[in-house]
Amino acid sequence: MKCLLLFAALATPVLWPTSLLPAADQPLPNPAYFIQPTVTPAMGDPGGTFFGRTPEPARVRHYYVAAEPEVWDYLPLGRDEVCGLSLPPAVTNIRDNRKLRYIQYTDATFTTKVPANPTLGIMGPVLRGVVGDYLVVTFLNRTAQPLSMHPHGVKYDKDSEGAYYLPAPGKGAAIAPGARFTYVWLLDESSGPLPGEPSSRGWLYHSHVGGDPETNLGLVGVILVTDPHRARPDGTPADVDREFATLFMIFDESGANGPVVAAPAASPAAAFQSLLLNEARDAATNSTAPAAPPPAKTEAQEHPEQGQRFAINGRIFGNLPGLEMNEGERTRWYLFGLGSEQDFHTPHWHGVRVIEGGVRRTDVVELLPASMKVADLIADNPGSWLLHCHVAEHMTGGMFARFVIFPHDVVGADRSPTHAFLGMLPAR
Ligand SMILES: [Cu+2]
Repeated sequence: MKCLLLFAALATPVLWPTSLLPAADQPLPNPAYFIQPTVTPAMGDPGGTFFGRTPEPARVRHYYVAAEPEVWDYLPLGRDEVCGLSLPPAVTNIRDNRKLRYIQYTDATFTTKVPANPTLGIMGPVLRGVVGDYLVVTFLNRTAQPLSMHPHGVKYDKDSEGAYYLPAPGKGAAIAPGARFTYVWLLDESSGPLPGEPSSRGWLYHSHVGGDPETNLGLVGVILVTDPHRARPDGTPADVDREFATLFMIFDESGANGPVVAAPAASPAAAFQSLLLNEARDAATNSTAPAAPPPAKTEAQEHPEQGQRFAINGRIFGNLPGLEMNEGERTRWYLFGLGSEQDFHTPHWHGVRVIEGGVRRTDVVELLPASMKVADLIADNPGSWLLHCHVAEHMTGGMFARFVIFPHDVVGADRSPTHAFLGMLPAR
């Protein structure tokens, strides 16, 4: 019934009488509400090809990813256990943030989730392969707004671009609520590292229907590509023992940018979207997350700085878990930045040095929005160390985490690199 309603609602273009548009001093609704989805539930899945061909199955790594509403807590520990800072009330009181996230499932039934790696935080699943592979990604939209998956660094035809803009968006540009689409992305030579670069590299993927508000909602993830001449049989880089991926990004919870702004309920599409939003809200109420009410939108918008969350992987003030390694391991860090004009970040590791991009020794790496860099870190100094953005305001705003290097003599420490690689699937 829902699907029928939804299709009826979305099959006609949404026309917006100017009388329904917000006043000039009010935020615009999410731009995604103004477009007509390119795939609706009634169409089934019209994707799955690459320039009209079906990829050779032996070269395919198939992923199943749904976008789903989720209540997100930037501060699950409720405190700063690393630097001991006293936290502003706006941060400690507003804990049930409504986000949308990419969630990985085992197959096309979308019933069994693949356990998420906790170090990735708010980011979606890591999609990986070696040069020559196809990443085939079946995407199911379980949210109330049209969404997509737009990849960086891979080869695609127009239908698998996953971005909505004129004059002729591809089929995968805007997947309606309840609809699905299979993107096909080739990891060609240009997706991988040059011979002199580290043996693997990272790219971002994110939703690209209405632009930046979707990444602010949490719809972002990572693609990893390894040079096949420097890869293990499973595709992981052969000269590395452990991988980490970190996204430095200021999330905006003021309501001016990030959260979905309910569209006027004058159209059937908007009415149905409101219904789904209410369902997401109810689900949030039933979750175990703290249920402190957010401030009135007008108040938050008058003080947008109160809504800033200076996050690494969507966690703040040392609340990102699992950045752990063993002494002597060769670790690879895939570093990403996203956001807007304030998002210039300088991740800095205490206690160790890294080699950036295979060419530069440093302990600070510069990131701008949509930067995608690689740093190799030899875990040669056991201890509990600080990883933080060196931009002063970002540091005091909570953009830091702890990483741990376990010494050789710790009894029971896991010295095996098993499970140390991101986004590993069973052998293809
Ligand atoms: Cu920063």
